[in-house]
Amino acid sequence: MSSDWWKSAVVYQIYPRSFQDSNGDGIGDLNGIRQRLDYLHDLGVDVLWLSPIYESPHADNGYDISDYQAIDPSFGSMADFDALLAEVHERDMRLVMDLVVNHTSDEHPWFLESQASKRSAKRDWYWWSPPRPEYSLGQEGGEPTNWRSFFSGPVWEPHEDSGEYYLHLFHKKQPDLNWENPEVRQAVYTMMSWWLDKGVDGFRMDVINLISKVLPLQDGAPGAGGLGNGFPLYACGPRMHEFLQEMHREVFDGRDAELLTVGEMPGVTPEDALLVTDPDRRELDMVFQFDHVDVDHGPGGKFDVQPLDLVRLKSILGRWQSELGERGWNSLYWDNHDQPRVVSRFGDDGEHRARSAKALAAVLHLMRGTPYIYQGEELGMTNAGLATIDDYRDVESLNAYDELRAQGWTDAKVIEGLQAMSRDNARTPVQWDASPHAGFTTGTPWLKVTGNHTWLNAAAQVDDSDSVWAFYRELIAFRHAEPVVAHGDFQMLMPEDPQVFAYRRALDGVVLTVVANLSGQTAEVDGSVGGGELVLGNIDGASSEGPLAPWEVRVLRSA
Ligand code: TEU
Ligand code: CA
Repeated sequence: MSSDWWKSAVVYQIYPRSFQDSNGDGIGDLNGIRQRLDYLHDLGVDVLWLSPIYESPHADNGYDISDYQAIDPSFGSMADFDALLAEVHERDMRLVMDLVVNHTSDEHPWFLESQASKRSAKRDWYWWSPPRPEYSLGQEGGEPTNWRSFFSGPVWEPHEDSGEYYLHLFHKKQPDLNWENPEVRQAVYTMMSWWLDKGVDGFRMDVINLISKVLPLQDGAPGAGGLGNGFPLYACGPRMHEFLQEMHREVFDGRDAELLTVGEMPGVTPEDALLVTDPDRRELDMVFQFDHVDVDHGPGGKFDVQPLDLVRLKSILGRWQSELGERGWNSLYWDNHDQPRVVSRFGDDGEHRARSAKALAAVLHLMRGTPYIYQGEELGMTNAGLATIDDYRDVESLNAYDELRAQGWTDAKVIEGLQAMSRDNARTPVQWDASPHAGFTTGTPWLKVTGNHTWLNAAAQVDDSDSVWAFYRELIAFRHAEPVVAHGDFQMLMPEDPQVFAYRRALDGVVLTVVANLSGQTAEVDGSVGGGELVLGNIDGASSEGPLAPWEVRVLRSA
């Protein structure tokens, strides 16, 4: 196995809560995943990434962990996990775990001990701070810094018993660990090694670029709602590379060739991503950057949705392709459990749903990098269309609703934003078949099943050679068969064209040209595109040249 096997691999993300329920409680679980392994193997994916399944109070659906070495009972038992891991390996697939170590749950024993007293041996494992001088605890403005939380409101929570605040960049039930403390780091490394000893194949590291904060903690520039922007003071902070290199030495040395490591890094620049993924620096294999999924956020934030500017999207993705070209490595994604469904967002989820889903898939998978498929994306699942705030479950959406309403947005305007951008769009149950709960559960699903499951479902697609599912399977097989997909260089074509996304890949005399019309109108192709044999497309009997039909994609090969 070559040490960069993951360049030829495709990763499939499972959000266990919404994947498959096996016991009728309405919550997906590990035994449900086991029932669907043949489906995943048939699709052809190489690696499964599981969103968190650890013991958790579920303030943020498992991204708030109270025991890193236990399975949450709602997902099953450790025996179920061991069986799952063995069955994944039997099928020659690998299993990557989510690693959430920027923060724990406030119910984690480490935090319980830390909060117990100012003199606790673990006090310094988290960020504690008294109110600003002249302020009392909990008084508005008394927070040690002015930062805004990702989930609305201040990042500081007053703790009455000890008279201090603690820091939480996310929910108040997700206190940030203090990575300055070497004991914290060692505890994390020990836990990671424990999972690797069990046989898991790597980690997807949640917000791992937020672990090093600028010291001393200080105010950020003033921002929305009277709160400040702390982002530049905690994203890709001064010791991030040092911590990642230390983690590599302590946890991965000697076994990294077999593993896949990917760091989720909101706000990361190509310069920092290159440092993280340069193999000689021994940090991580790849990162998730956010530039392309922030492209439609407006001045009022992510729920202030702007129309897609395709030229800008291409320039962002093209920049990442060239900056991580010779060293370093990209990961490629449209969707995950935090993003709306790409066919609704950048495609056409009406008349051209299947065709646009295929075009977007081809454009993504054939760039240079490791592609990630989020559950249901391979079916062209759409946004949820949840119409009232009572339908939403995600804490970010619920908090944003209150915050935006308080800022004067109408209910209709907030719901419009949520329908486009809420994380719940990605979290509705996977649509397996046409039965009442889409084959997800026999009970009541924790989040509504989307109505279109009666015709948009896996059962209808797996035996249909023309389906979105079949197209994803072709794309995956194509990557496995054609080295140019993983290893070829990249050149953007027609960068200024507002309809066409086109690029060229080349390796050892093999040239692959991908040309897609990401619009609902016919599009012209210019002379830079060139020709070749049509090896993949989304229209029956299509030609390899001439204008592109709405949402048509062509993959041309010449040698
Ligand atoms: O997400 C981090 C992140 O920066 C965003 O994607 C965030 O979730 C949100 O969309 C901001 O608008 C990771 C996880 O993927 C997410 O599910 C967790 O809620 C978060 O970290 C905290 O663990
Ligand atoms: Ca269940």
